[in-house]
Amino acid sequence: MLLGLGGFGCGNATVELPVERAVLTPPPRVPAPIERDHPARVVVDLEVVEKTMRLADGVEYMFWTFGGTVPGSFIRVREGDRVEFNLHNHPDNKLPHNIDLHAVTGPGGGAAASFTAPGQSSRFEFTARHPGLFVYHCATQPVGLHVANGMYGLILVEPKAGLPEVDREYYVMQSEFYTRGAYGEEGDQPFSMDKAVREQPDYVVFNGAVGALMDERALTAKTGETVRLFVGNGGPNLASSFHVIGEIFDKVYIEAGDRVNHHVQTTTVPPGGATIVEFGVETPGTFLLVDHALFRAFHKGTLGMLKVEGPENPVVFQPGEVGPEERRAPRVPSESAPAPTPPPLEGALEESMRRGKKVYAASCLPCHQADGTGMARVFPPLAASDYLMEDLDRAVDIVIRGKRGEIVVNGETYNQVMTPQNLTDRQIADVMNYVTRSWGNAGEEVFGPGRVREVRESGKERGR
Ligand code: HEC
Ligand SMILES: [Cu+2]
Repeated sequence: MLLGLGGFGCGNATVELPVERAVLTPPPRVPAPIERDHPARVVVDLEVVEKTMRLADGVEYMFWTFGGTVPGSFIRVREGDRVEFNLHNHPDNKLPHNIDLHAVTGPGGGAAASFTAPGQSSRFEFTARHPGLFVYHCATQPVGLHVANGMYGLILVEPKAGLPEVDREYYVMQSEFYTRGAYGEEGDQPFSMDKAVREQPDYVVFNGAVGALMDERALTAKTGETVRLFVGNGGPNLASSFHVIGEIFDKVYIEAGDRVNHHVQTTTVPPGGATIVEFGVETPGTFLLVDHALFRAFHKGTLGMLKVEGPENPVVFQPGEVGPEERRAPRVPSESAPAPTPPPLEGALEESMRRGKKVYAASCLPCHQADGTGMARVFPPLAASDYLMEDLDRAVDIVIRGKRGEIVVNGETYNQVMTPQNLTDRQIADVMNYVTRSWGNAGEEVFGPGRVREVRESGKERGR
């Protein structure tokens, strides 16, 4: 069955292999499993593109990419395939680049053979001798800089027998970004060599941007399905403690080799390394992908979502009641009497409120509840809240710095602690626009990031 693989050294010995063009996919997509039961000559064309893209809301970054995305295009070949690799460097680019594929046995993983100036192309060939999931990255000096700017991706070498069939496959890659400004500081953010050398990133993200796998960009599945994640780490510096909140990995292909571990909660993915995890999804809900080094997850962006839809499965999980009924805060007036139709909103404000609703869902809802009614004696209501609407600077300040000590909201006393919410000025402005216009609050003031910054600075002056 095997063709004359031994003859590869002789240049033209590959003629017998059927030729096919590799299908490349942007993250989080993965090319379909390989159906072939024999090797082929697989032609890969990958283009390096330097371009400015979103790193976070309001934050832009000049990324260097393989194929126009961060991480770069996913490549899928089969063990024993002969790979013809063509690297193209877009003519508008400013720098030379190359590629080091960890799936390659040979000098530099192909780096020296693929050094390519802007507007040029290069070619090398290799045989995919080892099955596994491998990182590829640029290895042009200064290597750390090229990697820090987004130059990495994954290549899967499927074992000859293939991988077990699953319902969904996704591509997730963690990496860090080092910017001159702090996390969330708006505008075009240049790379900070100083922070990179000190290994103090402002951003640690999945798939190249804060929120790349959140909300409408979440990964999806249905109850009863099996999910396989191809997880890589581009680094350049930090190892990932990869975890999915509310799931246990049925299988982890340790370090993406062929040894399989079972029943794993958290698995390590080093920079320049990868892993494959598989799990069944039995219950509906939103499952968060995190680096379990949690300040990264909740303060630097390493959060993704897997949204699972389908019927509840009480045998696997059954939520109970949350506290006795009388502990629930009183209902908002606006729920009994329909609120008057609000005047049509200006487009920008509408946009801000739409974003604010998401910020609310992610950062405030667990305590203040979806309908803003809070929880009696524990979490004060934001719905129809006299305290909130009485002093809007104070409300912004609470979101920035948190709140402790006794307060009276709608005649009820609370003496609890709200921790500071690590949000950007824009996110705070958005959530303020949302809460001051929802659930019976008749806010008129329009908040923008500048307004939030003023409160932030005046708070600093007051020594808070
Ligand atoms: C971990 C729970 C928790 C989260 C998350 C939280 N809060 Fe609070 N919040 C509280 C508590 C507790 C208080 C009361 C603090 C006190 O007693 O001094 C409070 C008080 C407030 C108040 C003043 C009281 C009122 O009801 O008007 C505002 C405004 C507020 N929060 C807004 C927000 C917003 C906006 C968010 C999301 C960006 C948020 N909170 C996230 C727990 C939380
Ligand atoms: Cu490069």
